[in-house]
Amino acid sequence: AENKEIVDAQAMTRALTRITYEIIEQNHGVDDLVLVGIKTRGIYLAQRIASRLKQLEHVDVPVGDLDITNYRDDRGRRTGQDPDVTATEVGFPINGQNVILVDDVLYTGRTIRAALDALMDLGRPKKIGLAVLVDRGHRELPIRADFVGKNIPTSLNERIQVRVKEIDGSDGVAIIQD
Ligand code: 3GP
Ligand code: 5GP
Ligand code: MG
Repeated sequence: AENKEIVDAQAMTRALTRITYEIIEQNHGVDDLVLVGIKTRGIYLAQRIASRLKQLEHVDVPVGDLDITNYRDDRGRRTGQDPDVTATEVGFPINGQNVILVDDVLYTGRTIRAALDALMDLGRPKKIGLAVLVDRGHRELPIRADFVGKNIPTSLNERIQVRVKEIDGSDGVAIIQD
């Protein structure tokens, strides 16, 4: 498997900083803003955006988690199953809030569809936005991200590796060619 680094640690930091500014601008500040990270790496990315919001606006924006089970363990092959939300850790009300969902990679859009379902069960947000570090294309649903770190058009036999230092020891994004 060939591995090509597309985004290094510094570029990832800059992309997250840019997304943070875009969120503040779109929301006209940080009032009624909450972040919800999607399982594993999306949660770390949400926490990073929250810490930049704190630096820039001096406000602690709540960060929750959504855990959506994998619906396929091999890429590119349909199992015919859509993702399920297995556990949620959103410890604050989302009614009337501007909720920003945060995920590492946007692909078919099915994970986000499931996440929207889960959020609707928790309350009635005023608005829901989506921030992703990487949009790799191949959407199968009418879903798009409001905030994108990097668009990386991929072929179906490529895989995007997203690394966060909290779990992977380093930050970065690579394309892996199987
Ligand atoms: P994540 O939990 O941080 O998002 O699914 C386990 C990991 O495998 C995910 O980490 C994700 O980064 C990675 N992964 C790579 N390709 C895929 C894919 O096509 N689908 C899913 N669900 N995960 C993938
Ligand atoms: P979707 O539901 O949009 O098809 O896929 C999005 C989810 O699957 C994200 O949570 C993401 O982690 C994972 N995913 C899909 N494709 C990739 C990929 O190429 N690389 C990584 N790291 N994750 C992926
Ligand atoms: Mg993910």
